[in-house]
Amino acid sequence: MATNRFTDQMQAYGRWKADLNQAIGNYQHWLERNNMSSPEVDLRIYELLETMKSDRLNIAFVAEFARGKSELINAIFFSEYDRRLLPSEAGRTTMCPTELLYDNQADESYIRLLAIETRLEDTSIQEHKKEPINWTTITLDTNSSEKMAEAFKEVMRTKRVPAAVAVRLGLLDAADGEKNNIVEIPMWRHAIISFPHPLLKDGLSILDTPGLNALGNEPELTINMLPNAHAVIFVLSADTGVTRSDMDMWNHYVNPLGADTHHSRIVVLNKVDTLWDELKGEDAIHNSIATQCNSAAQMLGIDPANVFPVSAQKGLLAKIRTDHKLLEKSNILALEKVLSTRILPQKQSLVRDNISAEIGRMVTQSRDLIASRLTAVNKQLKELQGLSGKNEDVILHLMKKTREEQTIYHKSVESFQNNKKTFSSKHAELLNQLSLTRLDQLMARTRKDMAGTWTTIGLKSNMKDFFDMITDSINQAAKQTDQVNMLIQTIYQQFQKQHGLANTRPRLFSLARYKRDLERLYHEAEAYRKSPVTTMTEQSFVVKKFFISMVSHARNTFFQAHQDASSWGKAAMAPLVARIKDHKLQMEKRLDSLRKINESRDTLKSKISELEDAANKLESQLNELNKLMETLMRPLEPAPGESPSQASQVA
Ligand SMILES: Nc1nc2c(ncn2[C@@H]2O[C@H](COP(=O)(O)OP(=O)(O)OP(=O)(O)O)[C@@H](O)[C@H]2O)c(=O)[nH]1
Ligand SMILES: [Mg+2]
Repeated sequence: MATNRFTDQMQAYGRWKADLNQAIGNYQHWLERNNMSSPEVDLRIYELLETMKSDRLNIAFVAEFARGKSELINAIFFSEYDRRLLPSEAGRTTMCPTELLYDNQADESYIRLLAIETRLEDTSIQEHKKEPINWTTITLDTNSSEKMAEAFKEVMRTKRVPAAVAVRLGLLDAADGEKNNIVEIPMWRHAIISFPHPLLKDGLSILDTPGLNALGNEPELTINMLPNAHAVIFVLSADTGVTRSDMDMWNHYVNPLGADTHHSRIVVLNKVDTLWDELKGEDAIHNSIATQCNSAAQMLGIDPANVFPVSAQKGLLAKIRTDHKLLEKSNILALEKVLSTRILPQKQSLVRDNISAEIGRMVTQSRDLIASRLTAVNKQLKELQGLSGKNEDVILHLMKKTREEQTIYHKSVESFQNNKKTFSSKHAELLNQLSLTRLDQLMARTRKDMAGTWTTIGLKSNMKDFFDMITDSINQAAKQTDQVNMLIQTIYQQFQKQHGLANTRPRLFSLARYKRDLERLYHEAEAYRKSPVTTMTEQSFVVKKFFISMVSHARNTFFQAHQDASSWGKAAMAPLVARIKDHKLQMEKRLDSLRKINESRDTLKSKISELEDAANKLESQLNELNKLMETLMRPLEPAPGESPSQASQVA
């Protein structure tokens, strides 16, 4: 059993994913071995394996500057480097949002940096990520933690530019710009650090953000990256208490993210070591920490039990020095426990709901198919066993009956083919509704309108038009989805009635996830449009930036929805097609056997033993599938004292 330590639990998660991966691979081989694979199923399995490969646990750290976000990351995840890996200093330190992950496509460890000037373009960070060439890349020497820490200092880099430049980049208000001639701005807009740390290799991805209005400056953080995080850790500091800017950040960016089965929020009160007054007794210190936690909880409007008091700095020191007492006092392990016992199981159940459930459905379909073959073989076996000693008439009668069944069957197949055609055309309509070509036309129009508009009011009206059109599009697509779902259910029911074969229910398509995403975006756009900050004409740059990020996010949502609908449609009919093919083959075989037996009575015995062999083989195929199913449904090793089902909300 793994311990509560986050590293152990993450490894257990990694093992669980590897097993799941292997089970999917085994299923694929099983299909091939038994001549049951089809291009549609193959493609779907490939897509699921790819999804598994890119599956990540995203944890984001958000707070005002100097609250100790970077130090906390060092202490929780990277203490074994025996040093401070990410720069953490007094004042503003991390200047650009920094992602730490493992990129398995890259040959070397790297830091990729996106120049701040790219803010002037219409390209989003997400789009830039697809083009490594647009980034400045520094190769990391992972053999030396000293060199790594040195290279990581790049995220602190700033440069001095005339105020007008900063204004143009949307980093400074025009009103403030006049007062200052030269100002300091971040050198980089975004950083991605990839190296083969075991946690990162197991799929952890950490987002460290700079404090001080970085969230407001880079809308993609609030629109895209934070909502995509499975856990957002909001850091307060015991030495400052909850300040106005902490509250602003909480109210504007963290609290609205909400907490549900996909996302959690964790609030940390850092730097409690500043309250470790040696002249006070343990109880008095404990009380003053508890008082601070309570008042922070009250201000944020959350349960005090969900505020974790820690000392990142002492935690890091304790881990480096293997000082158990100090480590306990730092309370870092309590935070690790929350990540291990709440966040990770939540993440795991997401993978289960998506990947395991889908593969499980495919395995069940194969199992149904094998079971129906077994029933057919047993029926035929009984038929043949009853033939010994019977005269030719009986055999001829059986052949006639089988041929009749075949004719009826062919007719029903024809009607199925017609249904399949109807499904294809309805599905094509759905795809068209979600197509990027359509959306791109919409976008091109909006972009053109936007180019001519630099007043905030004009941009806001563009924004509204665009989102109204998008909402309309997704609603139409949802209607179309309902129709396609109804159709496929009817087809399956009809199939079941006619053939008495398929027990399988179709997987229905759902746009709910994408609709939710676009609704969230819509609300965000509305809130942004109505906020007083954006009424000033000077803000038009920021409005435009915000809008571009939103449009790019919406485009991505449509892209995903289209892909999802497309692969769903490809696989939707596959189980029935497989059944038909199989049934056709069975009938032909049956007729062939009867014909051979009719020609020579000696064949009866050998046909019976052939069928017995076939039945045995089918039984062992069923066993293999049952074993596979067990691996697919295996739960994650629980941490001591907790079961994965205890995963609950934080904050
Ligand atoms: N006493 C004490 N100081 C801490 C603790 N954690 C961090 N610090 C110090 O606080 C300062 C700021 O820490 P950072 O990790 O750079 O804070 P940050 O939130 O990443 O700040 P930005 O990168 O500027 O957004 C550094 O000097 C740290 O050494 C702590 O637990 N106790
Ligand atoms: Mg920092």
